[in-house]
Amino acid sequence: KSPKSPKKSTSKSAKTPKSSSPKDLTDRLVPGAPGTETPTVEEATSPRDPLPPADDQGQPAPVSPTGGEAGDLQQQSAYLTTAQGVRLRDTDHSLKAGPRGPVLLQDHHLREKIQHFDHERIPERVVHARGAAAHGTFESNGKASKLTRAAFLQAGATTPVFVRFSTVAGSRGSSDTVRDVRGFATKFYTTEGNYDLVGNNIPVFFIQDAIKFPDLVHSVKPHPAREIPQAQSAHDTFWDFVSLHTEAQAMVMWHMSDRTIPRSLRMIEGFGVHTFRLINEAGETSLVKFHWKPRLGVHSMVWEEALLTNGLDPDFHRRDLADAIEAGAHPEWDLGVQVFADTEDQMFEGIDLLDPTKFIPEELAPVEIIGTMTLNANPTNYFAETEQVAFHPGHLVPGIDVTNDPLLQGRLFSYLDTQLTRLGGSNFTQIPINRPHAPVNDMFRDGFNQQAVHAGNAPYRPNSVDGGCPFKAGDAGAFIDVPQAVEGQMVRENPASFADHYSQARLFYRSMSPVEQEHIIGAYTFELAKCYEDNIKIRQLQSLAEIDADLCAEVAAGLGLDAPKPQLDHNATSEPSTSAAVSQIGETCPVDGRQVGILVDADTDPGSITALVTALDEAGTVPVIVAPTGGKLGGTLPIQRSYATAASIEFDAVVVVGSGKPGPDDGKARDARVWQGAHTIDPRIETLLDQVWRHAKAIAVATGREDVLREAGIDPGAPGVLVSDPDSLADDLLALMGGHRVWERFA
Ligand code: HDE
Repeated sequence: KSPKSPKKSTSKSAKTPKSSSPKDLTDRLVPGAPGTETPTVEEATSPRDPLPPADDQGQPAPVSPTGGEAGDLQQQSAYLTTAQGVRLRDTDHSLKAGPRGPVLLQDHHLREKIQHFDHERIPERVVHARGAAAHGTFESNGKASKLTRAAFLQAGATTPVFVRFSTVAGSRGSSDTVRDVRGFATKFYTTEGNYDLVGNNIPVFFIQDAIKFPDLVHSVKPHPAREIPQAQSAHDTFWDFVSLHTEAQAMVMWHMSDRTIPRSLRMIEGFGVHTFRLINEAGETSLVKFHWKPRLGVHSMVWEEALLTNGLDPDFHRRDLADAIEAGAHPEWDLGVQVFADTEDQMFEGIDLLDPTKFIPEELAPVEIIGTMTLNANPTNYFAETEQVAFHPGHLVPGIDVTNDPLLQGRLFSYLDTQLTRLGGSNFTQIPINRPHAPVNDMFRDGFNQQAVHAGNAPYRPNSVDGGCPFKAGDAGAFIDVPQAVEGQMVRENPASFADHYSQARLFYRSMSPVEQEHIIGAYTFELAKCYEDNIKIRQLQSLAEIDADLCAEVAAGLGLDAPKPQLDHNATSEPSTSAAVSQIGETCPVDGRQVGILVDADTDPGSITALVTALDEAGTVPVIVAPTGGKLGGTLPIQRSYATAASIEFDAVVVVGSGKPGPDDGKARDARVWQGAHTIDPRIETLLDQVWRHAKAIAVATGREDVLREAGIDPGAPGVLVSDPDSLADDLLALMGGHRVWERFA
């Protein structure tokens, strides 16, 4: 034991006041701590001689589970402290018996710091583990007031929201652009309590009964032995399940479409999937299906682009969402409802409204817009908000209720149950992101992590001790269960109306444009080709034969298998028409937040692209300068990407201004292998242009630079290629981008 060492260093630092250099302060202070003044000199103290309490060291603000500010639990002191609020002078050295001696068990700070770290991870969601979220507001236009008494859907009501988008199958660290359904969960902090609309970006689901959910999820998750593949449906067990449970075929068709590889989370639709019941002031009920319609349109990547993105930027979607919000390009969605009479049979045009594998084409029941949501703020802390948010389809407010859809009924059990484990006990409703903005008086008490300091002695009702509080609301804004007649034999079976598994898959496929059909064929072929078991492929081909003979033949050819003949008599089911509304192609959309790569040389005159950059910027797009190396173009214009870091996946369009040749200093750093073969332009630029071309993105080339395109195998006269002076091409380029992609390139 060497008592001298700590003393020595203490007295030394006491004699040498620390300088107030910025580096020192950043090391030791919490930047921007609210309500604190930054001390200029930090007095050194010995561990036995603590600083007297400072003015800023007040009582922490009381934490209320009812509408408390998220800031309540932020950093409160400019000084580093223990969790007990005791100021610390050192967090870099364990307390040791001499500088080279063993660490002492009495070092509470060490034990507390490591203990907290050891428990930083919580179980990830069993599904929808990977997500990204944002805050925003929802504004009602009042059109739903005739249908529901929900306060947040009355005219002019503005409600704070928190939205979490997710992939379903992958774990928390998986990639954003895998082929998967996207979760679209919205928490409305209404004046009557929290309402959660926990939807997906596809209006139907794989199964008709929640009891199959564990089986479905086990089939799509990685194989148990090797825990591969991650975040993929392209493997035997998934296709085994969906080919054996043919009710999944309609959803699988959406799953194989471009919907599951969105261009951006800002460009996905959202659906409540199930049918819900609305109740108005007069007690009248109607059945509805919820829709979120993105103002930017519904757009997707192409498959190869999604694959490249997985490797080049696994955070692509969350980055895109956060960047757009930060840049002020706030994404917006209109909320709409399809409305159906609440009849006894709960059918609409022969479609069972309780069957979650069916959707109602918008041509049969138009979507009426009832409000608009704007996402305008990124979370402050991923874990506190995005990870700890707890959604639940049973979080309902007066005026909105559930139906007997057996999938929804099972979900009503599952969410609360899973959150108990995931969030460590029953008090997760008190976590700031989950707190209602309406007053809470629930008589729930105690439990792990209880944050509230409840007053009173009678958490039961009725009571005479606490003056009878809390009172029952009666009709005063209370949630009232709509009386429903229920009778029947106790059975384990589906209604006959759930039996048609193919007509809506066919409807969806036949509603697609040719290019979308090509993508679907490609997706089935890819996914099934990744399966090892031929009997699984053959069984799935049989389902495709029931859906569409051409689709089946194309996929079978790709797999090198025979196309089977349909076995069912499809005249028995009414042949559906098509629904143009489910196709993504043909819309012209706003271009907010889209990125344009501008390829220049080291010696390009910045003045030659000023007009282009300004026009793109003013149109709400993001011009990105790409040059052989980093630095500043002409010493003034910042270069955002070098040839080494630029990737086609970042750009919705590319403008070629430079020669595409490497810069004078670039050759040294480059991997020699890229120069194998004869290239007159840098092979990385050749690859970039080739991908931009194949992914059907807009291309523009400065007059005189057409050879750069030719070198990459692109005909400057082809569709979606502009040849122009950079000064005057912005309008045409923006128009091409408004169409999302130049699909006619592959007509
Ligand atoms: Fe979920 N689902 N789900 N789901 N779901 C969960 O709850 C479940 C279903 C959806 O961003 C879990 O807190 C069952 C349909 C979203 O936090 C879990 C069934 C739809 C999210 C659960 C379904 C969804 C979840 C996992 C079949 C669209 C992410 C973690 C009956 C309408 C929410 C959690 C977030 C999450 C159960 C089917 C949407 C296990 C049993 C259909 C967007 O409780």
